[in-house]
Formats: sequence, C-alpha cells, structure tokens
Amino acid sequence: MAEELFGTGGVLEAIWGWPPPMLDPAGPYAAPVTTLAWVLIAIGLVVTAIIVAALYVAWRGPERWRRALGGERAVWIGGIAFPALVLTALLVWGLMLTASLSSPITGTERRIRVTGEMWWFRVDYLGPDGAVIARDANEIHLPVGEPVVLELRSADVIHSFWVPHLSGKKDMIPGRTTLLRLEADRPGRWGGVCAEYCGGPHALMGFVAVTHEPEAYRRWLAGRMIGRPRPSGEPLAVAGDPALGRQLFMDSGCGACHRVAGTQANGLAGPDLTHLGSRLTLGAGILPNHRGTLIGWIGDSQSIKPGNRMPSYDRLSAEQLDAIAAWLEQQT
Ligand code: HEC
Ligand SMILES: [Cu+2]
Repeated sequence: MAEELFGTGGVLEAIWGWPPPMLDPAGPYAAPVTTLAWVLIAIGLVVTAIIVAALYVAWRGPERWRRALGGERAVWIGGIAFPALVLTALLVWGLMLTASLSSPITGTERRIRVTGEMWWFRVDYLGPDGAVIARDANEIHLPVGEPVVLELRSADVIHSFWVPHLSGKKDMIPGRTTLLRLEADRPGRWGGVCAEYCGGPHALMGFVAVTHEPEAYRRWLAGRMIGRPRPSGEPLAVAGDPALGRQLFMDSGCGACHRVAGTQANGLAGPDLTHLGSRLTLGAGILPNHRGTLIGWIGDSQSIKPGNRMPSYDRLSAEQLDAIAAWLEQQT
C-alpha cells in the first residue's frame, strides 16, 4: 500500500510532486501561507515587468522619459518609497501570519511532541496533563478538522519541521521548544521533511503525516496507548520464523537502541519499533515498508542511507534477517 502511494522513492518523492505541495494546501493553516506565496510571486512578476519596461525606456524611450528616469525623483519613488512600502507591508503580513501558526497553547488543544534526531523524527503523543500517552517515530497521525499543536524539539542540531500541505515550516532548536499548529481538512497521507540542513543524510530525513476522520483517529490512538494490553489472541500470522526473529533481535543487541513495548528491548537511541509493522515507511520516510525493504534496511542500512546511526548487520544470514523482519512485521 505504501508503495502505491509513494512510489519507490518513498515519501521524499511525493513531496516534490506536481503541483508543488506548498501551492496545494489541505487545511486552514497552510492556506494563508499559499496565499502569501502567490502574492509574493505576483509582486515579483510585476516588479520584474516594471524594471524591464524601465530598462527599455532608458535605452530606446523618448528623450523626455529618459531624463525623468535618470532624475532624483525616480530614485526617491522607485528606489526608496516603493520598496520600503511594499517590503514593510509584506514583513508585517508575514510576521502576523507566522505568529498565528505558533501562538501559545490554549490548554485544551491536542498536543504532539516531535523531536528532530539525526536523521529521523521521534513522535510522542501527549495527554491533557502533558504526560506521554503514546510513542512512535517517523509518522504523525492527526484528526481531521481539529487544530493540533506540535511541540517541536531537537535532540542534537537544528532541524526544521515541514509538512507543506498542512502548515508552515518551523525550526527545531536544541534546548528550546517551538510551537507549530497543523490542521487537515480531509483524510490523507501527506509528505513531510526536515527542511534545515543537519549534516550527513539530511536529504534522507522525512516522515508521513496521516490524517483520519475523528472517530477513526480515536480508535487509532486507543490502540497505541502506552500500557494498553497487547492484542489478545494469536499475533498476526506472517511468513517466516518470527519466534526465531525475536530471539535474534534480542541477541543481536537491537534492543540497546530500539524499544519494543512488552519486551526487554528498551533502547532510546533509535526509533521506537513497537508499531513498526504498521509503519508506512522505513529509514525516516525513504522506503516503503515491506519484507524486502525491511531485510535490506537491517542488513545494509549504511548503503541505503549512508552515514545514518544504525550499523549494517551484514554478518546476519539471509535467513536470520528474514526471521527478524518477520517478527518486526508482527509488531503492529
Ligand atoms: C547503535 C544503535 C542501533 C542499533 C544497535 C540498531 N539500530 Fe536500528 N536504528 C538506529 C537508528 C539511529 C535508526 C534511525 C536511522 C535513520 O533513519 O536515520 C534505526 C532505524 C531502524 C529501523 C527503521 C525504523 C523506521 O521507522 O524508519 C529498523 C526497522 C531498525 N532500525 C531495526 C533494527 C534491528 C532489527 C536492529 C538489530 C539487528 C537494529 N535496528 C540495531 C539505531 C540502531
Ligand atoms: Cu535536516
């Protein structure tokens, strides 16, 4: 399913589709940003046209006009008054618009904390009291028709959070919490990226925002709550040998960096894998999630995303990688 949606290039391919996502808003916070973008483009075109016309007049125009263009009045009007007026108006508009995207939390709004890590996104869903109620990574689920406040943080360097269809762009700054509101007016899957160069494989740092109708969202979140009993009955049946995979996962040290709720794996250096089986992508948005890509990622993530902070497990055999992938697929 993820494959159909994002092609083989993962979410980063979807983000650069046509029309460009910043000109295709899907919610009330993105729409004014798009309007501002169109106004900027229009003003740019008008100014370019004026300058081309003035250049032509200065070259070929009637003597009287040429003299006016070279005069002091032209400098005052065209060189000082016009740019000062237009740029000040745009600055005020831009500042007011961005402030409305990140005004203080009102207390009742839904909150999600997103932490930029080199080179993936940690996602913590917060309850009304600010406690973490669900943990995930590289995917952000939102209800349709309700503003959601993101508390943006960074674990290391400056990153920037951007889902162009749903809101503006906001930096994630170490030691600070910045706020950004998102809202979607329809269910869908929207590509997001880190929009601030953060070293190494920055260009391969993305995520998916998934928007659900409110009732579906409530059900989705209920299934993800920390401490919820693991689903009763048989785990999802998958091909391969998930029991062996679980053993290999624990023995290979994966749990030093990854958490899988309900097991002894509780590492924090890498993405939470508790729900990996239902993740749309792997490697922070760069690959669709299925058995083949999962095996490829575990065995050789350094070829797929050079410089990322997970070692390649090329010492595991194909059968062992398949077993680990089978177990992770069951973690939904
Ligand atoms: C030294 C820490 C470390 C170890 C050990 C480690 N990983 Fe990772 N893993 C990471 C990091 C960091 C990422 C995120 C990489 C990125 O996208 O930049 C990651 C990503 C992943 C992902 C993709 C998750 C996603 O949502 O994109 C999977 C699956 C995964 N690891 C499985 C494993 C398995 C299986 C093992 C053991 C065989 C393992 N990891 C061992 C650090 C580690
Ligand atoms: Cu980055």
